[in-house]
Amino acid sequence: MEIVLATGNKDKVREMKAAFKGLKVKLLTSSYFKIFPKPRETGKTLEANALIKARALLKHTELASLSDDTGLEVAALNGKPGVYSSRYAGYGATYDDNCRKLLREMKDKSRRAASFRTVVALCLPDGREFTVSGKIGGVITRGRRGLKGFGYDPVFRPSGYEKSFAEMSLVQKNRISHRGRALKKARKLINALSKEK
Ligand code: ITT
Repeated sequence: MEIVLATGNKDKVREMKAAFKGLKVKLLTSSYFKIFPKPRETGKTLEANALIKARALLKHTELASLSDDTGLEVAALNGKPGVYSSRYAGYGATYDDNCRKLLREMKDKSRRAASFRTVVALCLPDGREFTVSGKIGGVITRGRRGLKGFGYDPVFRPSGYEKSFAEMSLVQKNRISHRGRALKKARKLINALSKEK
């Protein structure tokens, strides 16, 4: 079975490859095809956007396509940045721009609760579509902590842990994270699908 990863984000690819290690599937990245047809993420939910991305790549490659849409929801900001997490500080914003804006918006807030949610969509050439999700709760830290990971990892500390995601190794983060949890379900699904005749 071949699966093409429908993401332009290298950091996600790294976590996906680690989570799917040992599976009997060949993982291809969309850059392999030199045509990442980055579709517009016009959906209002993570599910909708994950399906938009996987369907677009399936259409181009005719191969099973797996996407990831992730959002950080901050309670004191009424769920923002949510589906707009990648462009919180504007189109073309860097991870650093987004973290800076988040810390600024949260400066005077004592309520720091937040959660990450990931939806992984898998679309197959036979028309079947699957979505699985994973979530983790935590808090927005008062400043950046750690150099590992990516995105909002330096400003997010999962509940029950002393370290921010950016202070954890990739293996540690994948074990408990939103994406790690969604990919664990996706792994089971892919395993079952690869055994189909
Ligand atoms: P693709 O759509 O190509 O997959 P993207 O980076 O645009 O890549 P999203 O639309 O899912 O992906 O945007 C989510 C943003 O949230 C992403 O750019 C990061 O800034 C952040 N993010 C996603 N996963 C994260 C994680 O595990 N830790 C920290 N921040 C994360």
